[in-house]
Amino acid sequence: MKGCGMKIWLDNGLVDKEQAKVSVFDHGLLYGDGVFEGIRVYGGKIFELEAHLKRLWDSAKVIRLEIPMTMEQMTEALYQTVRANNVVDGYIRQVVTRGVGDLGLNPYLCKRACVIIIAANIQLYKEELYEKGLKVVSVPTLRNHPMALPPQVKSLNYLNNIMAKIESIDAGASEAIMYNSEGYVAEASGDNVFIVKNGTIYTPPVQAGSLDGITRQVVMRLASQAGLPVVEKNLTRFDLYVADEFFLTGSAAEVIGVVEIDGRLIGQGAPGPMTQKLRKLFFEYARS
Ligand code: PXG
Repeated sequence: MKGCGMKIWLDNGLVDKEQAKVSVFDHGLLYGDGVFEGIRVYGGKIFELEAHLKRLWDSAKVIRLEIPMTMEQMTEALYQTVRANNVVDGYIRQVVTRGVGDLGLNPYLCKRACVIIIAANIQLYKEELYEKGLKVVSVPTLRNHPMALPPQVKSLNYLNNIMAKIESIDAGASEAIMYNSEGYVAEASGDNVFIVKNGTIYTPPVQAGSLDGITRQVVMRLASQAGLPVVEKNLTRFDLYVADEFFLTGSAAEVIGVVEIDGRLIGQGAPGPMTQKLRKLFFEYARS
C-alpha cells in the first residue's frame, strides 16, 4: 500500500498521503495532548466499532477535548478511509489531537481539535512468535498511577508505556509486564494480561491500572460463552511465575501466548491449550 495512492483522513476529508501533514504548533506534537484508538478491520468490517468510539469519546471527555464531529460522522469518516485504501483485513489508527495552539500548555487556546484517520496494515509480532510464544520481562517503570493520568485514557502521551517497552527490548524480551504502585500486575506496554491456573482464566481488574481493552472484553465474553471460568483478580509476580498458561490480548497483538517471564518457563514452554482455544474462538468471532 506504501506510496501507491494512499489516502488519509485529515480534519474534514480525505487527502493524499503526501498532503497529510500537521502543524509544528499542534499540541499533539508539542505536548502529546490528544487521544487515539487502534482498531482492527476484518473482512472489510470495523471490529467492535461502537466500543472503540465510546472509548475515544470517554478518553476525550477526561482530558476535556471536544471531538469536532459526531459519532455518526466519525463512523462515516472511518468507513470512507477504509474503502478508499481498499483495506479488507487491516488496521485503523484514529487520532484526535488538541490542534494548533501557542507555545504554552493552555489547551483552551487551541481553536479546533485535529482528526486523523490512517487505514493500513499492522503486524506487531512475527508470525513465528504466535506459534512459539513470547518471552516477557517485569519492568521497573510502574504503570501510571490512576491519580496521575488514568491508564484508561488512551492518550497520545505513551511515554509511560514506551519506557516499559524500552526496558523490555534492552532486556532481550518481546514485551514488558508493568505493575502498579502496590505491586499488582497492571498490563503489558500495549496489551492486557491473562493467565490460566487450574482451569480458571484470570485477568487483573482494570482498576489495577490498565486500559479497558476491547480485545480483553471480547476474550472474556467468548470464554464465558464457551463455559470457561473467567475471574478478574489482582495478580502478583508470583501468580505470573507459577501460571499454567499466560497470554496477552490487544487490537494489534490479538491473542498471543507468553512462554517465559523473568527467566521462568510457563507451563511446558509453549502456548497452552486454553490460549490456543481462545485464539481460535477470537478469530472465528472476528471473521463472523
Ligand atoms: N493496554 C494498552 C496500554 C494499549 O495501548 C491495550 C491494552 C489493548 O487494548 P485493545 O482495546 O486494543 O484490546 C492497548 C492497545 C500498537 C498498538 O501500535 C497498540 C494497541 C492497539 C493497537 C496498536 O502498538 N494497544
